[in-house]
Amino acid sequence: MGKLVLGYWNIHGLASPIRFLLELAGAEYEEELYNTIEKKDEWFEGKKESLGLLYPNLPYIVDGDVKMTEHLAIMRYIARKYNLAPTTEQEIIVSDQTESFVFDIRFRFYRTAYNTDNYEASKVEFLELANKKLPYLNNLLANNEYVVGDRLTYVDVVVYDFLLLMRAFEPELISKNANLARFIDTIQKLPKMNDYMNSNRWVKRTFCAPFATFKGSM
Ligand SMILES: N[C@@H](CCC(=O)N[C@@H](CS)C(=O)NCC(=O)O)C(=O)O
Repeated sequence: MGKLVLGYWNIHGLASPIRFLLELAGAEYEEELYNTIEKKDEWFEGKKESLGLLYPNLPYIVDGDVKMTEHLAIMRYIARKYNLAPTTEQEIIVSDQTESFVFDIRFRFYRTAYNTDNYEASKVEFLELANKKLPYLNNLLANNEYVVGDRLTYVDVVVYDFLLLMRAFEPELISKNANLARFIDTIQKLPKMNDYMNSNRWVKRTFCAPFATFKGSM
């Protein structure tokens, strides 16, 4: 079987946690990158409907006969394949809730980041929400090294990538929550993550597209 292919825009966006997970899994992969401006049509008018995807979208992966979209479903697929999925009922209960909890905040964040009419007011509202929600994650990580306990799973990557986004948006969201800062450090220091960040596969991109009000960078 050839290398897994990951298709996405040339930003971090929703492919970022997938890239991190592939690296931590030690998977071989290559990327098909679409430029959010110049190559927009290559995706929308060209590839989108031609790949045979059930729900055509970006990001997508093609892994042998498997073709799929939906970034969290992709992460769960990779996690099952590389033994990075939660397994016990208790692990799954914590993992599923955390994934969903983070997803809600992340999508609310994008509404602000891409808001062009009323960005400042939207930012204030988002910060209020994030300041209320992040302490719950901070509490979970007070006793657990990783989200499900003492074992790395894909949901750690979901959380890690989300925390990098929050830190880029407002550093205090992390500095006020010591366990979140420590968690970022723990994941960053994993040998495979460290190797990735020091390799030529690691490309600094913006978190959001060039037409977003908040683009953000690592
Ligand atoms: N529910 C999808 C959302 C995917 C999505 O919103 N993709 C955006 C970029 S983040 C996009 O530009 N999709 C291209 C398209 O609509 O064809 C997921 O979680 O992967």
